[in-house]
Amino acid sequence: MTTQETIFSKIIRREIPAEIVYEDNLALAFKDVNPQAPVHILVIPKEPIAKLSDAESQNHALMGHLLLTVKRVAEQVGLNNGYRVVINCGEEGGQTVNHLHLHILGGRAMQWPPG
Ligand code: IU
Repeated sequence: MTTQETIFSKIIRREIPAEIVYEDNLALAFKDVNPQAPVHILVIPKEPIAKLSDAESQNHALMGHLLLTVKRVAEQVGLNNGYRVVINCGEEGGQTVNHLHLHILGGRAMQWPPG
């Protein structure tokens, strides 16, 4: 299931600026504008899937690609001591932008449980 335009579609099309750190034919990674850790990067699919719960079996390969992109970007930016990956899904999950995105948070020790 795809969704309506969000600001992330505009970032993909370079219609609004973002600090892009990685791009391939399926995914884009850019720095979060409101970082919650010294390193805070979002990895998004170019296909505008609204949220994780909208992903379907046809998105199987893309979902794997997004996780491997997280690993690649984390290595690229030097997160050698670990990092956290977060997907907020839907209202109670705290999702505010309706375009699937994986948060990479790093550069400090993380707390558990998250709020
Ligand atoms: P959430 O999982 O939907 O809550 O995360 C959305 C994130 O997108 C949040 O961390 C915002 O700071 C971030 N973001 C951004 O980086 N650039 C934008 O233009 C907008 C939101 I709107």
